[in-house]
Amino acid sequence: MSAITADVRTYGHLIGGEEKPVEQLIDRVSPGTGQLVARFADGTVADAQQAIAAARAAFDDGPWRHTTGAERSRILLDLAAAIRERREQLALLDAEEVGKPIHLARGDIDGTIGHFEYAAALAQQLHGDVHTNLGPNYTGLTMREPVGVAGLIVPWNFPALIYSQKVPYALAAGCAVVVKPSEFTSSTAIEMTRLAAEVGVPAGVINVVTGYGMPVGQTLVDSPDVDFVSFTGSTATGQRVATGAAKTTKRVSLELGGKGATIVFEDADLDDAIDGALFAVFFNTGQCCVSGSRLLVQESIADEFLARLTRRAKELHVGPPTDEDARLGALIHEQHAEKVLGLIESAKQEGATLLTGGRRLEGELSDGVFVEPTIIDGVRPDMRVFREEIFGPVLCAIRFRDAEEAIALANDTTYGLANAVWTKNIDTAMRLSHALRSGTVWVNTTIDGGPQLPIGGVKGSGYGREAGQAGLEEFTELKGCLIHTGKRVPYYG
Ligand code: TXE
Repeated sequence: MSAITADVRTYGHLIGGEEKPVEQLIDRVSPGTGQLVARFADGTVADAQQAIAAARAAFDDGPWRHTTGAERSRILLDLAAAIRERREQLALLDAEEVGKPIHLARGDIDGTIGHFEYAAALAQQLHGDVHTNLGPNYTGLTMREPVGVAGLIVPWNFPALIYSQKVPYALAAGCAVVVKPSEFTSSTAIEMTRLAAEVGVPAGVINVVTGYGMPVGQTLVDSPDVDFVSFTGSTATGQRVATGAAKTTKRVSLELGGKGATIVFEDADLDDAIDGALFAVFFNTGQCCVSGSRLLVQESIADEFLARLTRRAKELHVGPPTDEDARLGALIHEQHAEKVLGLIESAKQEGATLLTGGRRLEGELSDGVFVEPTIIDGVRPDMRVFREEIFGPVLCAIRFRDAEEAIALANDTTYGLANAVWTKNIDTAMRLSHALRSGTVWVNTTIDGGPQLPIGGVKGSGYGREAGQAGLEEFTELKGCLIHTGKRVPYYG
């Protein structure tokens, strides 16, 4: 680890429009370089409570919830433009802190801008319904109102992007928020919140408290002054969040892990499918909730497919964040690398075959936390690598005979986030799109799409949706209002 230098960026919490003086700090050493790159305030229960109070005041007494959709839309568009202006700077912060290649981080910032722009459009058209068939003297209204103060808990794999799957939708709905970024990757949340203040988001509408899940995230979950929690992270922590939130009957949205399948039929365009299967598992070095970490390949093409896939995987360039040619980067921290390597080892011990990878990368990359792109063949559904989320650059291959077996294998998981199907047969494509139990199904593409489509899962992958119209509605409550006009028939005639 490098010595602390004066140019290491240091951030305090942003509460009620002010940056708080920093006391205790958390050091962030980039897993891509081994260098100390940032220092974040180590939040306390009191810090979190102060931020909740600021959000509460901004929501209850401030102007934000009373602004028009057009005003909110303009501010969100201004914020999108401000983020676009700082694209390179923001991308570099995420690249360093996550350890991801800079070109991927740029893509994340582009996606972030897309969410702000789309939420701006939704802010304009947020509306309820009018019921005119309830009888001559009645008019029924359904009114969409902001849910109130939202606690937004963000993980480390896509710090800016996941912030943008939550914050602009909350703002479009008229909410005030407290953001708890990951303790590993907090810079872009603070930088974007500073930009929000510059473009006119009122003080207290977005607050950021950095620090650990326990106590900062937990305080958001427990507080009776937080009306809704949107959480992205592990299934175990998500379950703790849901249990904690139940004590105050708080609604939660949970976007948890996944164990997605890339399902390749013999009639697929094999060049596309090979490319897709690689991208599905190696994008973001496999640290992606919608990864296609299981490869289900039809047995008639399996040998050729795996041979070509393995050749391509061996050519993939792994490198530090600023390496423009790197396709894969580092893992988030040492402990995580140990978990990933341990799971690869478990597969070998359970009888699977390593086709490529499987080791820690040393040499020029020994200062960071790098694991080779790995493909494992001969995987069975009872193996740990088939069942557990690895969250690393590890693809587990298994063969199937026909569509029925492919569906059964794909659904044989406690998760249900996303799956991808590669076939040129429309009947097969439609059959699987219906039969796969997941929040998303891709056909002849993978890890794809924009802010229009909902993000979320079923089963152990959680509930609730982010992005799209549904993502906006998560931040609202639906109120019914019945209006009687004219003289009433007395209740007690
Ligand atoms: O997640 P945590 P971790 C999966 C992936 C990964 C595993 C563990 O499999 O290997 O989870 O990662 C905050 N109350 N995903 O340990 O703990 C925490 O500070 C409230 C999938 O990093 O779930 C961070 O901000 N909040 C995933 C966030 O929760 C708490 C992305 C996520 O951390 C808390 C990341 C608590 N008690 C990991 N404890 C995805 N769905 O994309 C922690 N946190």
